[in-house]
Amino acid sequence: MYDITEWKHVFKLDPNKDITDDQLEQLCESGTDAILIGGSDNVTEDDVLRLMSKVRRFLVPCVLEVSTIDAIVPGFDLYFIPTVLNSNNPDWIVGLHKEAMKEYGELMSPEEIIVEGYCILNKDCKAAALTNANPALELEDIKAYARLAEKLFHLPVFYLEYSGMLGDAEIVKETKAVLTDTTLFYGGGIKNPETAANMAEYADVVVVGNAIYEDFGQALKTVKAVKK
Ligand code: 1GP
Repeated sequence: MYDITEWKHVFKLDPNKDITDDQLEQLCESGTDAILIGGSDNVTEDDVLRLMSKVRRFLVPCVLEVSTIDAIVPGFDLYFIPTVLNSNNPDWIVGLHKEAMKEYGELMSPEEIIVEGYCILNKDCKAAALTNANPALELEDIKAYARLAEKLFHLPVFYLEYSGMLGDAEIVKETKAVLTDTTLFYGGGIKNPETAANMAEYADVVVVGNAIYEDFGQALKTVKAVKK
């Protein structure tokens, strides 16, 4: 029903940050392919529920990126489950996932779930600290993680995560070149149409997060920039 291989653009909303109803409407009606709800800290069930019910009024697919078992809310179109491939802590690779399966395994519908193989590349971002990731990677290591995601684990998504900083377009290009079936997500530091278009040359899907809260007008323009 939802074919992520057709997607090009996603807005990532942080349930812990404020957004007006008017802004939310503009994002939902912008032509973006999905609204992804997720954050690294203080994600609560109440905030997720509140945001979901507002996004639900629009036709755009509404996706929860699960970052804590405590804030899994039913009613989303899809659930994205991150596994941090370059984490040094097995909890973030399979440990928390196993706990989630213990609690919710019987209730889950496989068609609603997309596993994202994350490769976190900004050493200063919250997600890197939280997951004890090792972002000091050579290009060959990053390509190896991409191949591992696709060829070994058959993950539907490989996510180059530079959250908070603009990444290296050359790395995105080289990573894309080793992927055939797995969809490449890029996120980090996209603040305007130019940076969005640049990353969209190589990534299948670009994710825009912080810019929504920092320069709303520019963030909104990223949709048209990648969906020409
Ligand atoms: C964060 O990849 C997303 O998980 C988007 O990054 O907030 O830097 O846009 P930004």
